[in-house]
Amino acid sequence: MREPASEADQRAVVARVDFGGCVLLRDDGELLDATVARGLLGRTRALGNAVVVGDRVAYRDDGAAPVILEVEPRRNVFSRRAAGERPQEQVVAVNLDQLVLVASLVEPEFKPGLADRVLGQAEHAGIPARLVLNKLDRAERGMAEDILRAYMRAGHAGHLGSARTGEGMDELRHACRGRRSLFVGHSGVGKSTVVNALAPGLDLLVGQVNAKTGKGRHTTTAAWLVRPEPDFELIDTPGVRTFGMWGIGSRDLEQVYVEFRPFLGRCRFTDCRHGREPGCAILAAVGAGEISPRRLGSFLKLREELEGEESR
Ligand SMILES: Nc1nc2c(ncn2[C@@H]2O[C@H](COP(=O)(O)OP(=O)(O)OP(=O)(O)O)[C@@H](O)[C@H]2O)c(=O)[nH]1
Ligand SMILES: [Mg+2]
Ligand SMILES: [Zn+2]
Repeated sequence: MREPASEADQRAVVARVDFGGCVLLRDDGELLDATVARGLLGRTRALGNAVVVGDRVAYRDDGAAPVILEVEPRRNVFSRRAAGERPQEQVVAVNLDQLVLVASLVEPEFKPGLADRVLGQAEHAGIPARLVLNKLDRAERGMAEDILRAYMRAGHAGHLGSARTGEGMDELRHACRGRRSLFVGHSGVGKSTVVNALAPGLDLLVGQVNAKTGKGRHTTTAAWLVRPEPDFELIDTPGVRTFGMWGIGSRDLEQVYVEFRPFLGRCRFTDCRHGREPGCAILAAVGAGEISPRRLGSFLKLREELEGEESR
């Protein structure tokens, strides 16, 4: 007979999910391996999205093997479209105070495609996001500042720095203390190195960037929540190659481009697609320098992709 949920008198946060089980982080800082009650898993019996990093859970620990019996309601959810043809949600982490998008200026060089998608998804989930441009020790400051400016105009806080030299890390630590932050970005941009710099002594695995391709090697293989001090939590994640948005339709997309908002509803045609239409308020804002042409370009491209998926 299954124990009633009231037997689950202990609470902890999910720090990592592995095949068939997870690692819990207790309020006193202790880590423990736990399994998940079958009733929580659903039909596939795979862990899937039932228990994810950041979940607060109730578990029973009778001394032998802790078992998670209940997952507390989530206050927010950061998801992506799982790899593969069939549309499927992959919950990356939950109950977040902010998302930190890490990008690097060199090795690998900055690519805006991922940034716009991840920031859009965070906006959709109601999670504030900041951008960190890393590896400043190898790049030209002027170019970095130009990139950052476009995102600050879109309402995102931005940081320039180098996890290697430590530049900018105090400021970033200040922005992360007292919060739970999810670190996302391409492989090899330095997410783990940044997390290590914010919380020295953790020694998360850091990889080498392939000298020929300039790409990372996916050193981090699963999301991992660490807590260097009470109320200061950092979630390192594996690098992503592409990021498919989840739960955002082609018609809602313009809403997650935050800097478009003051101009939406002001186009001459109510069904304006902000392409070439006369009297388009978005195009006028681009002309006036209030929206960056690059962001409009990324919006048009992404909308086309979403429309393609929707018509399939
Ligand atoms: N020059 C320079 N190199 C850096 C900096 N930060 C990280 N690196 C190097 O970049 C490489 C990749 O760093 P990681 O921290 O493993 O990157 P990651 O984003 O965690 O990669 P994945 O786990 O694969 O997603 C390592 O060789 C780091 O030493 C930096 O600020 N400057
Ligand atoms: Mg890593
Ligand atoms: Zn328009």
